[in-house]
Amino acid sequence: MRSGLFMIGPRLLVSMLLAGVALAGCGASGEPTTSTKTDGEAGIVAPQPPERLRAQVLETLPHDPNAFTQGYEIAHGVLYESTGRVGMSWVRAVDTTSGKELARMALPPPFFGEGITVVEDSLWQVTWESGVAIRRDADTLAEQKRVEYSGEGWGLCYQAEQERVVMSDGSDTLTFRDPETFEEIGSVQVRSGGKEVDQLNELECVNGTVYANVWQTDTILRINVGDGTVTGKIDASGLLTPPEQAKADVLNGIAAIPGSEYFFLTGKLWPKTFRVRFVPQ
Ligand SMILES: [Ca+2]
Repeated sequence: MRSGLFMIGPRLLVSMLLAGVALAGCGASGEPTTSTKTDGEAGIVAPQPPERLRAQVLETLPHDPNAFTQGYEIAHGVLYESTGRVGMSWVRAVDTTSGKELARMALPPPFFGEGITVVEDSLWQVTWESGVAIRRDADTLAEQKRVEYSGEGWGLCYQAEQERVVMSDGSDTLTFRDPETFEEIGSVQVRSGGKEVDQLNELECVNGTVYANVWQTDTILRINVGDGTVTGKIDASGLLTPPEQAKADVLNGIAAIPGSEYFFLTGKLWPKTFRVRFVPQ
C-alpha cells in the first residue's frame, strides 16, 4: 500500500474516493455498544471498558506536508481541510471527483485556525484562543459572519439528525451548539471506563457517534455522545515511518468517507493521508 507513494497524484485520490463510493452499503461500523453492565447481586452499574480497535490501512495517499491540519471533513463530494498557526491558517475545498481545488481562503492574523464542519451550504470554522467562530459559504469559503464564544476552540463536527454542531476545546467536555447561531445548547463529559478523558481534539460525526483524536497521541476515541461514554478506543499508531514522524507533528485529522465504512486519517505536517477502517485489535 505504500509503494510509489510520492508519485500518487490527484487522480488516484479521485479513483480511491470513487472506490469508496462504489463500496457504499458495506455497512458502517461504529455504532455505540452497551456501555454499562450490572452486577447481578449488588445491582451496581460498573463502567464497561471500551472495545479495542486499530486502524487498518487500505490505501496511502499524499498529503500537503506544510498543512498543519486542524479540521478534515468530506461533505457534498468535497474534501475540506483547515490548518492552524498564526499567519499560516487557511481553509481549502477540493473536489473529490476531479481532484481540483475549488476554493481556498486564508485566515489572517491574529487568528490561529482550528476545526471546521459543514452545515448544509455553509461551513463553520473556529479559532484556538480568539473566541471567534467564522461562518463561510461552503462553495466559495467566503466569510459570511462572525460570532463569539467563550473558551478555546479545537475540533468541530455536525450531527445533522440532532441538528447540532459538536465542539471540543481540549478538555473532557464536548459542547453542543446551535448550527445557525453557534450558541451553546448543551454539553457532555466524556468518560472511558468511568474515568475522564481530556485533550479531545479533531472530531468526526458519523450518525449518532462522534470520533475524537486525543491530542499528542495516536489514539482515536469512539464516543456515544448521548451519555459521553467511550465505546471504542482505536490505536492509530505506526501510520508514518519513523523518519516521516520525525519531521511531522501529531495525528489530527479524521474524515469519514460518506456511504462507506472508511475514513481518511492524517495529521499536522503529515506527508500522507491514509484510507483506513477500524477493525478489532
Ligand atoms: Ca473531521
